[in-house]
Amino acid sequence: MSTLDSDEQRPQTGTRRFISGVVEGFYGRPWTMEQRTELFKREQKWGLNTYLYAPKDDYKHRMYWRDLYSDEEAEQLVKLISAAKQHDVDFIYAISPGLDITFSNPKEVVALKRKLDQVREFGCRSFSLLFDDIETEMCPADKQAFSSFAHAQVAITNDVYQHLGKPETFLFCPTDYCAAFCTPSVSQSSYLHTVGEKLLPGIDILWTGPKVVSNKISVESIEEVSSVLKRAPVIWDNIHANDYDPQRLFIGPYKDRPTELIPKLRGVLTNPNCEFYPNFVAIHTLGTWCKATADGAPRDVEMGDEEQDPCYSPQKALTLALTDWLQEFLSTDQPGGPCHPPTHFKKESSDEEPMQTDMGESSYVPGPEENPLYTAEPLTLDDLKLLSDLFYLPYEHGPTARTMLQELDWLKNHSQAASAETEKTAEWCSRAQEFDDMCDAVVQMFNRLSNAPNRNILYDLYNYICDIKSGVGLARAYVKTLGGQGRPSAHVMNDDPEPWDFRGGLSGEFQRMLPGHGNRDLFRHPPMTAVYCIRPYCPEDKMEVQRIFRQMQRVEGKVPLMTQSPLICDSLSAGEIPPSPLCALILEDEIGVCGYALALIDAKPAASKIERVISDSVFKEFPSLVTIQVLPRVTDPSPTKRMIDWLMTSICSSGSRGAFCELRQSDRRMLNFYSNLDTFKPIQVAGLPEDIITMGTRL
Ligand code: GDL
Repeated sequence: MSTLDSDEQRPQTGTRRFISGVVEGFYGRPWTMEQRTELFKREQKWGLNTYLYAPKDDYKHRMYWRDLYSDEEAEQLVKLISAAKQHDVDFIYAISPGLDITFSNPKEVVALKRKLDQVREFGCRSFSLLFDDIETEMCPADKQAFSSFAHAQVAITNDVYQHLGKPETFLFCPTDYCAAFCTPSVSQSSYLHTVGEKLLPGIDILWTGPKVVSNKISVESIEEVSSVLKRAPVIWDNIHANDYDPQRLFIGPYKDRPTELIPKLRGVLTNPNCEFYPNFVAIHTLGTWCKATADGAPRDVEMGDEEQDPCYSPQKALTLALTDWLQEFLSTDQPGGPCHPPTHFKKESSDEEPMQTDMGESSYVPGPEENPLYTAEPLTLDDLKLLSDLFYLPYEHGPTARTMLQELDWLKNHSQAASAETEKTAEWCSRAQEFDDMCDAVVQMFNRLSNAPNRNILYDLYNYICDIKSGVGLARAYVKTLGGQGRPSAHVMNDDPEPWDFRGGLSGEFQRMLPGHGNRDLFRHPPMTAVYCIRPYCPEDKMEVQRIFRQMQRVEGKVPLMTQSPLICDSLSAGEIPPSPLCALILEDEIGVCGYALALIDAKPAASKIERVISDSVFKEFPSLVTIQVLPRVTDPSPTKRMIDWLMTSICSSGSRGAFCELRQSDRRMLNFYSNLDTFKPIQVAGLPEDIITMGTRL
């Protein structure tokens, strides 16, 4: 595979080159300077041009962002920046001041500029300000100075950008950096609109896609966010990030981002696995993806899959990457200190050099009656394919892993019938044997990997492959037990187990105690753990409703009631206006009243009571008002959904054409709730206070 090494060959956005490469932006142990230098070499080789320095747990990048670098650190950074230059990689220095900066304090702005000026002196010319993963509530001083959090961030970013002389590359990471974080939606997010309108045009914006870890990124989603941001975003891609789960590693190909995106983006930076060496595939396949051109013709390799992306095939990109990676596994000349293969390792291409070269005179040759030396099979491309299949992508196992799960499931479900007879069916036996062979392939792959000469890669992979080997071992023993081979107590159901028989530590125990453990749907539809009762509201409930209303105001806004803009529904919840007949419900659990849902068939009088001006056309479409609140202990969304359904039925039977609700921006919980209902959509109401969102549904 050839590399792209001149600017003209790279995909262009306007006149500027497409930003492509790696962001070291994960939590946990940062990479070493040697690994970063190695990364620059690889990026250059694979046609990638950028490195964004943003290690979350580097002291002076985030937690102690104000502190200047010591002489020793400065020396290292100077070296690193110049290494990036040598390899034609743009080194972008990012800083994350958002944990504790007071935007309105000029001393803070001075501290930020001083720090970036220092890095500028190290030779760095590209910069980035990151505001991801921070508290969204401003301190009182900032609230006085800025009309919103977005205004505060934009003001400081524009100021720093100008101070640094408008660098050619300057990136901004918003706090709402993916669609899932936008309230109520990307197109209606006042935060993103402010950023789009006020951030100077030379500043580029990072975006992770629909979610923090996006399964797919569609062209439409990028068109939507670009129109709000008023520029094409740079994707900060978390597809290979593994800092959120210590048992997962991602060695699958860059995938589910159509290459049609390339002309619509300013760039793509991947934030990969915390472990440096297993990122070979993540970065190599991104390099292949970036080479695909939008005009339909692959740049230099036949990549197209007829039915899918005509310019990029993840499977082929993976094979290219694994083929190159295999060479690295077999290589002994690695950064981090040379390591030599044991003399007895049978190297595949061993004819050129005698195996004894490095070991000098001390090498041991067993005599005729002595133990022969241990020999190991060399690692193969199939081993790496299997490894990648077992540690594929966050939302997808590789083909072999999928087959193994399906087969285990089948063997389990058909074992009852099989064990009723003395002999298993021929099909069961042959499928059990195939399953056993697949398990054996994992063990063999583990053995060959642990003998590979490149110890740097092995050590990064070691815990993961041990873990999968044990998991597969348990499954294998279980199938043997089902088939009547081996004693059940031998491996699976031992009374006095070894620690590896109850895996996952305390966290694993917590998980196993939760209902529906192991079921993915647990996260989408939490199981009912409490019994709820929904009943009509009666006048005696008034005090309880007021109590929940006040409690939720405190939880949701974290600001005193008096300082919040009033909502039309407040007077309904506070008991100042009675709900319409048949339009009030109470939710109870075993502790007592834990929620309510109230509605007004005609919301106009309540609106005029708080002097809210809503146009007749809005009222015509949505004459009714609903409000709903549940205490945080109600984690299951279904009773709340049921209350809304009942209210809507009552409202509809009164002849109303539609209903709306008003929500505060800070009430993320209810915003999420309404956004997840398919029925309620954001509606535009002119002249509404900035912190209020209206959503409506037609009946
Ligand atoms: C995030 C963090 C990132 C982290 C990733 C995966 C961004 C912009 N920020 O939200 O530092 O590595 O999730 O856990 O993605």
